[in-house]
Amino acid sequence: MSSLIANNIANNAPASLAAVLETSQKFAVLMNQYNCAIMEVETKLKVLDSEFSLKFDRNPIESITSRLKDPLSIINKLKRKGLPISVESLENNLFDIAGLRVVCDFQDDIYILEQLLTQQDDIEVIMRKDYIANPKPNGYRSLHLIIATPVFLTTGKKMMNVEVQFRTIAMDFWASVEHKLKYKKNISEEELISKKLKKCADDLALIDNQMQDIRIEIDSNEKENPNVYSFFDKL
Ligand code: 0O2
Repeated sequence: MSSLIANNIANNAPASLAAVLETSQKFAVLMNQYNCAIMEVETKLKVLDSEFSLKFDRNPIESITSRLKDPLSIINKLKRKGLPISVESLENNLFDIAGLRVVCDFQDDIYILEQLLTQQDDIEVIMRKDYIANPKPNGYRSLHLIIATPVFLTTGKKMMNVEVQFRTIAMDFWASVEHKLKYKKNISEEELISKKLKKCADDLALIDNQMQDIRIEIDSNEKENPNVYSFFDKL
């Protein structure tokens, strides 16, 4: 009996090993393409930031971070959505494998950058979720875009999906802390904690507005600098 099993393993091993190797090769190729897409979008954002800084003497982008979704999160998300676990399935069904987070000083800069990025003729907007205009019930705010950007490979051009999350520093602070707290176990008085977090999010949104008003006031007093809004109104 045991020799039968051993024979079976020996006969099947090469085929299954080949399949595993083929899948892992396809996965590595696709992840590299997503990584290239991240580089493309990051460059576009850096170009906008640098031009903006020359024209208006300030940088709208405080920081850009990026990540590729890790394999375990990909598998969990596919499972959660009841989708097949395969390289083809993740490429066709998941839009946030490649992700960039753009943190801005001011809320209005987020929409200016969105406009400047999405009007580029090689960018296609696949999805837009404005959690700034419509915050999540827990207080989460950010602008989420799924865009398709071309990547020029040895085999030719390929459009790749990238998720771009735009946030202010205040929104990012809240989301980072809330994310850490959410995964803490055995929280007693969870409802009260959620209420407090929601209040913090709303307070931070007020501060964001006040800081932006101060900047607008300073901008309008500074006669030498061209007014950024009259420039962007013409776009
Ligand atoms: P990670 O590791 O950050 O990528 P969908 O992607 O459409 O299937 P969902 O949740 O509707 O699922 O997408 P949505 O609303 O666009 O949010 C996706 C990402 O936004 C999350 O990624 C978080 O990064 C962020 N996010 C959304 N809601 C919250 C929130 O309430 N708190 C915090 N801190 N972040 C949030 P992932 O997939 O969770 O993981």
